[in-house]
Amino acid sequence: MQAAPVAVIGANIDLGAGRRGVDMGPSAIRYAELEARVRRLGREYVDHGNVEAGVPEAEPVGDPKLRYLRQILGTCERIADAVDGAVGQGCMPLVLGGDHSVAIGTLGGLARAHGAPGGVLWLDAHGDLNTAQTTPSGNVHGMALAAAAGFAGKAFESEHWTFPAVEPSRIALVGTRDLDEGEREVLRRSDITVFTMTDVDRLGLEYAVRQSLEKIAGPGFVHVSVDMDALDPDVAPGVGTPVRGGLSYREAHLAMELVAESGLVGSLEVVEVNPILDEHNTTAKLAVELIASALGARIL
Ligand SMILES: [Mn+2]
Repeated sequence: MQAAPVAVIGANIDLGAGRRGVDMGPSAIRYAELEARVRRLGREYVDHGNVEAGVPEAEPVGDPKLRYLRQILGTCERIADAVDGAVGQGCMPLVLGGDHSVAIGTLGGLARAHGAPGGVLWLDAHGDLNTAQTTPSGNVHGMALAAAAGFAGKAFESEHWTFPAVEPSRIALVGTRDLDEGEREVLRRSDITVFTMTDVDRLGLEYAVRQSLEKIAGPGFVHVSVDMDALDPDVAPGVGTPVRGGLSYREAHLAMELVAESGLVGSLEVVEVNPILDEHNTTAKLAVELIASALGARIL
């Protein structure tokens, strides 16, 4: 069977983050020759451009515990529509962030397209499991997974999706190393699977990702959401919120190679590339390499 064409959806938004810059992520990833790399794998490439997004200087903040939520949900609705459309056309959606709040739209659109909630592998230094009640910052990118899992309440409802878009028992976090107290509480009382960096150190990345893929497999859809801050800042310096002690270059590639090998995954997302903090577009180039590995690029 011919592999599905890759449908690129740019989400140039940084309203969900605490500092500017990740809105330029989609440009940086395209500039790092995403299209050529995807085509070299024999995959068709369809670029849907960027969805419309507001600029923080021009928008009212709104509720300080849910900063810019109204504008973020507007952009996420456009992402959800684009993702739903791409799935309907038999394509593999590839969403380029933007801050991680874009996943609210991606997961919402996937659940709508498939008519059911799915599973997600969440590669991230953070849990993104805060709510308006637990957030220390009010930044919505730290609530994206909570929202999609239906933990964050009515504020995240929309006519464009039905939450939960993911089953909590089919969420797996890998690379986690910076959690807020409210997020620890959620992880303790839910059946979310989590492999912290300590687990990765002790058990190995291959075990963590294989177990995670087994957990998230099932009906509806299986999605992979890659926050580039899952990687160590030594190899991925240009990210929204760098945290030391992350995945190595090879561990990140191995994760993507295992994703490709599983054949389970129907959609992909790469977020939080911040060109302002990057060094000669290193992080965006690495994002393109990881996308290629997830699409089945092999060394031999
Ligand atoms: Mn994140």
